Amino acid sequence: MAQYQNLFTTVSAVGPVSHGVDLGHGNSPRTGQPFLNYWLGKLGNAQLGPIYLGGLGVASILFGTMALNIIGFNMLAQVNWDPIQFIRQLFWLALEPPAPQYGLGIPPMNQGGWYLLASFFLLTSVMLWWARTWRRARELGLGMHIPYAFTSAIWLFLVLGLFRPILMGSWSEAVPYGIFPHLDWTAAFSLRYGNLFYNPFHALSIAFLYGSVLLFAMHGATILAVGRYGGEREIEQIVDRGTASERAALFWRWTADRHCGRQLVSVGRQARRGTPTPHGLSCCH
Ligand code: 07D
Repeated sequence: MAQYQNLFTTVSAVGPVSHGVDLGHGNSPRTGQPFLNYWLGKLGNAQLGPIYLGGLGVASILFGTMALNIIGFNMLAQVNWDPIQFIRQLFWLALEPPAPQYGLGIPPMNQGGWYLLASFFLLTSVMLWWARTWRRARELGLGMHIPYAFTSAIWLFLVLGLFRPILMGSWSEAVPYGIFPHLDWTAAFSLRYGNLFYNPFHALSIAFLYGSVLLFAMHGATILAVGRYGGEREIEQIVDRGTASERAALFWRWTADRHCGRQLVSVGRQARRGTPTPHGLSCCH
């Protein structure tokens, strides 16, 4: 049970660190000595590490670092390599895409070439990280939710930075790298197409974005709240106790005070006082 501590449980167990499930053939070893952090334990799992890097992770970080360096050094060059000005003007600095006259051609390095190179590295880095999420999920026997969710973010990234510029016939349509500059790009885009607030697809995007945040928060809160009853282990409970059709029954088993006429686990005040659970989590089927 030591692994199932969260904000809503009344104890924070401290025990030996876990090194994770066994990894199959072809996996790299995990790196770093795992350790426990009290404050992390207040929110969820107190353990940090070990980390799995592997070939895809290392390659992704390398390409990402190269992209970040190209962007950073181009910005530094714009302030005459002055680190103070770099920090003072950071929010305004940009690595801009090539000018419209270059179309989809390759411009000189200082007129958009660096931008294209950084974009290529960034794209490679993001796709490698996506491959890593896919492979990690497969190797650990997880659901494919993370790679699929990441795909939707990557779709927007590809539309704005690759597909749309190609369809428009110009790299100049791509989004600049920089804090205010990319916001300026969205404002200019909005004005060019007559106020994006009036665009039904943008409106739907906002509704889905806010809507998914609300649903994630509700779902996360439910899972945390029923953690007191081991509710986040529904798959194991379904496998242990019956078929998937029991899922709804499990929900009520976790949330209802009573089951089969007996109290399943100690709840409310009793739980805080540490009253022993009469029948543990198992009950009649
Ligand atoms: C961009 C994709 C994931 C990124 C990936 C890449 C790294 C490395 C490192 C660069 C974010 C990862 C890369 C980790 C980076 C380095 C060094 C996800 C991305 C995989 N809007 N708007 C949306 C709102 C307005 C405009 C979406 C709200 C104005 C344009 C979302 C408001 C104007 C576009 C949204 C508002 C305007 C959008 C973004 C309010 C002008 C888009 C979803 C309350 C200011 C984009 C359909 C997202 C889109 C978009 C929300 C206002 C312009 C729903 C809440 C009216 C041009 N807007 N917006 O997750 O999809 O982005 O539109 O005012 O293109 Mg908007």
